[in-house]
Amino acid sequence: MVMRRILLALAVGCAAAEDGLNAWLRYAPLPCSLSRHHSLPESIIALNSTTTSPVYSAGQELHKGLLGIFGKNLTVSTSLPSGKPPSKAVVVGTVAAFGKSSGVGHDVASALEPDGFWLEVKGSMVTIVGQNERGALYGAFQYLSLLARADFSDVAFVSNPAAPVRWTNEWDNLDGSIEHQYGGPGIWFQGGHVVDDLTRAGQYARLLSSVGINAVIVNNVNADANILTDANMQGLGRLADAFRPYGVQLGIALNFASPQSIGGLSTFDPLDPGVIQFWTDITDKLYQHVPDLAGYLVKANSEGQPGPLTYNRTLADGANLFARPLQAHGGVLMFRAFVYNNNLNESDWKADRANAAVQFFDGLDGKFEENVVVQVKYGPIDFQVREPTSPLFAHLSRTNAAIELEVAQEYLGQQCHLVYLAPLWKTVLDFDLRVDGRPSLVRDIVTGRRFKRPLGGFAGVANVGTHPTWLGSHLATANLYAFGRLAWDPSQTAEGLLDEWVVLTFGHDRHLRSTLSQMALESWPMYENYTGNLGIQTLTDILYTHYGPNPASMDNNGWGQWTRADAHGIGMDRTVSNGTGFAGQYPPEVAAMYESLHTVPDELLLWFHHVPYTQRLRTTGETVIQHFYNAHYAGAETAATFPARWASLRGKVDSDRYDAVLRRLIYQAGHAIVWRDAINEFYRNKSSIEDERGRVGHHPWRVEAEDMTLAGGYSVVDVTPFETASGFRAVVATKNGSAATATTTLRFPDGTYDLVVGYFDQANGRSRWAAYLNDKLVGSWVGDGEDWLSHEHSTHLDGHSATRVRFPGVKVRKGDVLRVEGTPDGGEMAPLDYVALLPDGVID
Ligand code: GCV
Repeated sequence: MVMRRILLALAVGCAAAEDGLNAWLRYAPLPCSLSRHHSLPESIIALNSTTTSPVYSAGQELHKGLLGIFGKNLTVSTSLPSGKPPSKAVVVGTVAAFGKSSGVGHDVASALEPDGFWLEVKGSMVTIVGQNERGALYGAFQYLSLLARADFSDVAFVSNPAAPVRWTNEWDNLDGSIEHQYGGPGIWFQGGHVVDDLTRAGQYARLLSSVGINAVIVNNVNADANILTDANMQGLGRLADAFRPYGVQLGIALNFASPQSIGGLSTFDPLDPGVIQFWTDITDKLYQHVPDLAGYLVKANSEGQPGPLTYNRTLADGANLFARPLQAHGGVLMFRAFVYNNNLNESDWKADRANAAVQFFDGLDGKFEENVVVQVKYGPIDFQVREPTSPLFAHLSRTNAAIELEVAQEYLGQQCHLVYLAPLWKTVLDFDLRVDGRPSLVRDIVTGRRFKRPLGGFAGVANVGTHPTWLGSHLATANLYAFGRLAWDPSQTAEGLLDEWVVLTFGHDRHLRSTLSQMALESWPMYENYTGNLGIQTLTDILYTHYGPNPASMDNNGWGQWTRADAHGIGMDRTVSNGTGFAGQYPPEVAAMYESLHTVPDELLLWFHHVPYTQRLRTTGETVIQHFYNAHYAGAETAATFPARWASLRGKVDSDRYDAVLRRLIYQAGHAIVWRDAINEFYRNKSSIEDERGRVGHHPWRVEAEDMTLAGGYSVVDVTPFETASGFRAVVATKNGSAATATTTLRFPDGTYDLVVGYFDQANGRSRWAAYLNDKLVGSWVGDGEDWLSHEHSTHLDGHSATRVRFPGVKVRKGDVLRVEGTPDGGEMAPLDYVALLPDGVID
């Protein structure tokens, strides 16, 4: 059956429909032009017969890969034939399993570090040697990746991971929901317990292992103490069993107050003997269920979570409380540096959330146990579209450190916007903090190289769910792929990793490769352009969904993600001379660069300085406000090109994935205009400075719904935030069960236009709309984004629900009558914002 499918696909020259479950591990047949002229192994020998061992999995994976890519159905055996060494075989195993007689030289064995592998391809003879079982599996995946990318070169190399900690964090709650879930509910918890069917957990471990991830924290850092019940410990044991064949270890997040909330103690003071005993017992018990538990992750004294500061103990006291019992079992304690006060007072010019991590960890360097790793978000605030590197990395020379990246696009489009994140992550990984005036790249700090630390690495918040694409969108898996590959080797380029992912996920076609790569590489700068520029942060709604625009939500609250925008200026003064002093948390060379308006990079100007809107940028000479306007127009223009660029790949990608991606890119292009207009209107209103190119607030091809003739119950409402509706108002139906209409006589010149309708798609209903030209139906649509768009939805008219629909090529004559009919559903009252008739080339 599999064979027939492959042959069929080869014959018709196009890929079979795919749902994304295999992500980059598709093992799709190579095009004929690439699959000729090479020799391949004719058998597979995986040197371990235990079905739960990663080496056994490597044998199965090699079988699957060679069958998928070449249609070669090879036998898999588990021992080396005695006598002569095998020829024309791929042999995979650990150094120990290969044994002395196998020809694995001492130099290879001694060059391998834990999880590392040796891969030698000599024509049809392939040798894969892992330092441990997991390493052998990694080597097999690497070999298959080369084959799937049609790389048949003879090679011989050692590959060792940059760091031992290469973990994902999953913010899964025990009820099956996930904090910031964009790929559906979680795959391992439901109703307070671990689910019975762990098939998806095993498949996920396979994906992770293929990019070198070696552990998963399976529950939310905002942890529920009930993870520690007997039933859940048993469930965790089963979950760890599902991961183990892929060399993925399980870890859990803990709630600091568990001794009190579930342990019957009156305290959770980390120095209390009863509390210490509680955690020792819990740890011993957990290891009975999960003998290879990777360790714990703890979020303490942050965003309402309990922690040691409640008892005037230090964060180090808190971390060591867990680290000590873990030591007996070889476990690691990841302790988050995301500690801050969320009740700051903005009227205090010196108050600054960005200062928090360095302040809270002040004096603690060297005070942590050796198996503690401090896990630091890449920037000092919270996964914003642009942040400077967290200065805390420069303060941990005697403490293990890991960088926390967010694969889930919480503030970055929630998987409904294509945003390839590796270039953003690289700005931090490759940043030189110049500690003690010496090269101190962040990637060398977290891998332990710079300060000669034994532990360290990478944590990626992934939040995968039951959606077949894992993350809710086919294109978003590029970020999971890049995270794993960068954790293995952070010196790799964002471009190189992307090309690998494109080929593995979609194929070899040159046009496809260059088109998709180019789009992905443009996506982060584009997203920054149409969201928050110059280091002002993403400008999303930080008090609600973290999705659409709401710049006002940043200020006038205790969360400290302030912009300090007023009528005259914008930006946080984080200088030492006049501001919060944050710039001074960096080593002197870096501090000096950020302190001065003459040297601060433009992209972080407003992070470090409060300036008038008329301040000129060093690089372009634009004023800050004009840069906002220009960048937002440029970003939306780029997004508008994406659907057509993707459409040029029709026939080169299977239709299921093609359609799913196209639908999202069309949505993104529309939402980019929502963003553009909202941010531009907001700051035009704040600053009273007009766009010198006259675009902002000027929409000659739109007709506002509130200016149309309304009937059947449509009535005009003010929208909040005002800037998220064109003209600041919209119309909503007032009667459920019947259609309301908005009608206008068009005054545009005769011609062919794209009809665009701006409307609001709330979570609390599935309204229907239809547009008619002279009573003839142009198109109809449903407000059902909650069924297919992965972002956190809103039940209001705002920047999250604002969206657009487009009907191209509509012939219009002056005097034609356009009518939109809206039929409400549930609490969604068929809200309508505007109609636009766009001539060719106009993006509005
Ligand atoms: C898991 C941000 C997110 C929270 C998240 C927190 C964290 O505040 O919005 O949902 O909590 O970061 O990283 O702990």
